[in-house]
Amino acid sequence: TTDIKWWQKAVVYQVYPRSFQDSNGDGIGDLKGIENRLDYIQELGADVIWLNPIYQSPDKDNGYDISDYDAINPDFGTMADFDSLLAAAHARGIKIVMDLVVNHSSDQHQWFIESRSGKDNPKRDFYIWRDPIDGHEPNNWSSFFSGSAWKYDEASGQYYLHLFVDGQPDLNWENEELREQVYQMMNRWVDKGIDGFRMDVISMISKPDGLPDAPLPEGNTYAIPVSLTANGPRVHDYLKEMRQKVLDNGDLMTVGETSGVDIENARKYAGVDGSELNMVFQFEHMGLDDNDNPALGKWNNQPVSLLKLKENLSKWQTELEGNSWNSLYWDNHDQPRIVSRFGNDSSEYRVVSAKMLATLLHFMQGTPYIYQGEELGMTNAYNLGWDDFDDVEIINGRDFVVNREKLADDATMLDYVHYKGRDNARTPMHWTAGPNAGFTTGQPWLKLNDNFPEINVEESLADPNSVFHHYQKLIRFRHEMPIITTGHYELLDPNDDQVYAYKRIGDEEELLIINNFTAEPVQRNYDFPANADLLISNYHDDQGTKLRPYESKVYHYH
Ligand code: ISL
Ligand code: CA
Repeated sequence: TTDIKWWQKAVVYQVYPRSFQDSNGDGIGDLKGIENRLDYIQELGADVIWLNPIYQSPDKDNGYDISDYDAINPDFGTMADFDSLLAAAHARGIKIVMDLVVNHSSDQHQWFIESRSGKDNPKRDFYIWRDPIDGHEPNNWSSFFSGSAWKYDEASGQYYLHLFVDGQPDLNWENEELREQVYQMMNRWVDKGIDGFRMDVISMISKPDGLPDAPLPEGNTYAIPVSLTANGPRVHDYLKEMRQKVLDNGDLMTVGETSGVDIENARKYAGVDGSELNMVFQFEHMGLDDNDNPALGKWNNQPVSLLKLKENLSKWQTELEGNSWNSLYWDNHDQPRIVSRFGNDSSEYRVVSAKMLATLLHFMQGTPYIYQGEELGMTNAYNLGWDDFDDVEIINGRDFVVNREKLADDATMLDYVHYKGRDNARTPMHWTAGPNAGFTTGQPWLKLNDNFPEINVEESLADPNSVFHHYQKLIRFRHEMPIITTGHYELLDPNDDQVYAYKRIGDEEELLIINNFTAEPVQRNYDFPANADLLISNYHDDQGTKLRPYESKVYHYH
């Protein structure tokens, strides 16, 4: 326990700048808005803020298509606003971690403008260009946002690769000069005093040699190539190089967003030897409620199986212990709201089930991430319809599923989107019950969830039993109780399909965490000392072996 790093005890609060707080009435959240709300984040108790991309961008994918890594998107403010936010956060002891998007850039980045200008341009090789094969795309890869991952360029007669939208050409990490430029850019941010990086799809930067076809689901034209593009042949070499050239230049926190990561690669990306990153976001638990039909992928409206969830989270807890480090998350800007997904967002059970899910996750080993509004128990946004959505994944997904492949009708697809779509998490933050939830005095860039009059910060701060105060306690426990950081994880009753119970075992103490995952009352008997303390619960009293709907409680004993 002596060499626990600061980021192993830290709790991260994720801010989606566009939707957090608008300060100038243009309907778009901004850096000044975040600075004005630092007191709130401090009150919650978070140690670190992760900011989604705030760089210059044509916003084809809400800032994940960057046209200048050294400039701030004017919608969010100026570099002076950023410096001011960083200083104000640091004055409160809060660190700031930046999003780093270097698997791809925008097609409007200077590098790509030059690269596209001709086959002989020195920057041609900064991106992945290939000749057509038999008059069509170089392989069968699909973009993650539907359609071919290749875009044809008339002028040169070649295709370029874009794993995301066509305005997000993939950078060619094989090119040493490109890597050097990326490291220099990162060092400029490190020199500014930022505290770390969340690295977007960093598992995909090394493409497989020869770019082979991916296994094609029956009846499809293109195949999502994640099995080939994730954890490619040189990804660990590149990250070791980045460690030497950038990351060792500061006391930084690094988290890789690694879709397609498995245990074996997680141990390499985030090994305790510190040669690459501190931790990664794994995606397996977020795929448990995907559609059985691979062509539909994430589009589904089926509840998750608790047995699968237990098995998966327990695997990550157990298999990374001592050799790597977990990140713990339910929500982010790419996922729907957890209370609507794994909990129950009816007025009867929203608060208890949101607290249960928080407890279930926050007593695990790893660094927890809380996405803005999760701490209020914000729900999916059922009041948004086809005309309201902004997310390119939803818009392209509808086109693919309903119009092109005819896998579902429009009404079914809308159900899927209301269950899994990214805009569920991207609606503006709820500060008050007043106009536009206190987010903006203007026209919000994305429609608000219409339940803000009941679910908002003002109400949550005033209510001692709110979801907010539950999260606040969980964060305090993590800061005060080393066993939450270091204790050994043990799953109880792996075949119980209603209750998720586990222990954290320390040298002289234990925690017993019991979570009824259902709306049914159940009876369960666990073995623990009679003098145990009830550390936290989501009901007012303890009824022993009787667990009420979504009841969640934690015992602490020596
Ligand atoms: O969002 C997803 C599924 O709904 C993921 O497949 C997601 O696209 C993937 O995890 C990568 O996400 C990251 O890179 C994308 C960007 O759209 C996401 O917002 C970002 O988190 C491209 O930069
Ligand atoms: Ca604004």
